[in-house]
Amino acid sequence: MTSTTSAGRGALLILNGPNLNLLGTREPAIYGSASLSDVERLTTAAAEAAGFSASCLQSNHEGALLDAIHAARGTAVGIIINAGAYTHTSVALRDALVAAELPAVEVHISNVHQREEFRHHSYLSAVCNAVIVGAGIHGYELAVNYLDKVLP
Ligand code: CA2
Repeated sequence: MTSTTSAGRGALLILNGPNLNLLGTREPAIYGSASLSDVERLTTAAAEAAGFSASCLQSNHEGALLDAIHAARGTAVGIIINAGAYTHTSVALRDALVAAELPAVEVHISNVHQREEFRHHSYLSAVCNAVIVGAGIHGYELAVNYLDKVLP
């Protein structure tokens, strides 16, 4: 799913990775009951309230996420990314975030550090400006607040 809005401070790319299209359908104890559409609507509203536009993409395909990050260079002013399970596996997404040369915030709905050991390591954290975990879907709004503070 892709949606885009427009506003004056530039665009924030809101990326969600594999299986996050299932939000609100299963595992409410871990991920809550909000849907991906709810997340994108709340995040877009927060971005617009801060004077940004928002471009939202969810994909289950690593290459589509890579293409979106590449396209953000020169067209967006910041990135919010929940890469889902690719967080724990993808050197390619890490390299793309570095190449984008944009402030980036890594978000995880659940507190990955309270979960299985394999979720404790992120290939992305070291190349993101900020990391927000365990705040539920509110984490996306916190990410917008951070970018609101650091971007002109
Ligand atoms: O906590 C997060 O936001 C995660 O990025 C979610 C990923 C998981 O692999 C990461 O370790 C942490 C999984 C997203 C799957 O979302 C579902 C939602 C509802 C039902 C099934 C899966």
